[in-house]
Amino acid sequence: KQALTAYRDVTPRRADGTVIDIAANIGSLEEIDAAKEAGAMGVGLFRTELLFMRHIHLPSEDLQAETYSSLARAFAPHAVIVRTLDIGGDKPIAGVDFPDEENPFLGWRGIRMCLDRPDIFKPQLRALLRAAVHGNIKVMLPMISDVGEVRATKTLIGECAAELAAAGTAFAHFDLGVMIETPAAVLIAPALAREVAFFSIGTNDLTQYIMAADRLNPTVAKLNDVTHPAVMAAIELTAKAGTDAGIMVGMCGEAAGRPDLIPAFIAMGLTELSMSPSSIQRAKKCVLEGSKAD
Ligand code: PYR
Repeated sequence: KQALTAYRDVTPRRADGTVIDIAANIGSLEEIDAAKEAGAMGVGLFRTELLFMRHIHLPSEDLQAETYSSLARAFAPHAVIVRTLDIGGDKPIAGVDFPDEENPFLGWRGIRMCLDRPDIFKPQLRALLRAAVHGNIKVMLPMISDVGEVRATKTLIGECAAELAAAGTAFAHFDLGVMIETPAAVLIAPALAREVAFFSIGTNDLTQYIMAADRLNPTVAKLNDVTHPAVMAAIELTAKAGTDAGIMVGMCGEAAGRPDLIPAFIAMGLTELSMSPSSIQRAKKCVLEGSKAD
């Protein structure tokens, strides 16, 4: 068995020469070294929840700008895709009063909460605009189920840019994308693709919502299967809508690192797969050997 480390620095391509980005899912600056050591071609999912959960107060715009700038610098020229705050009543944070909900996974979470709390969302968006000066920052919105959510976010980004410009603070525009993790997002993917620069498929939540099976409930664990034909069809519809519109389609759920599924995802048109750093070398090997076999 050839050591997987031999694949650390390869740039995997599919048969037609298109580069397949194998990126890392991380949630803190402490994980940068391990991701780079593994050969990550950027970050496909930076979870910002930890930044918010670590502190007694909401993290300031300055602290966020420093954090996102450090990430951008560490991986430039590769992209760092930052997911805006994705929390709900199942994992509350200081500074946000969550309502009591029967079904927090169907409730006030992700983009829904952020759009209702511009006092939290706008500092994050301003921090991301500031960080974009220092590298290749991209931003993606979680839990999207309506085109209006994207448009409302764009309005807020426009306000943030105007505020930074008025204050004389340096900023740059970033590519905006959406996570595809609800059935609604899959079904309106062609309309979403006209609004954004990329899709990232979150297979963990997408599987739970397509199958209507709580992923933390062991009684329905059998239904929580990304290889179910319904989930694979949802991924394929998303990939087709994105590639037809000419935007990048990636994946950042656990399935992205599975060697048994990677060839199918690449055949569907995905060009970015983001995973835990420990899966990166195996995934690069898989893409490389898949393209050789073509
Ligand atoms: C998901 O797969 O649902 C993620 O949020 C990554």
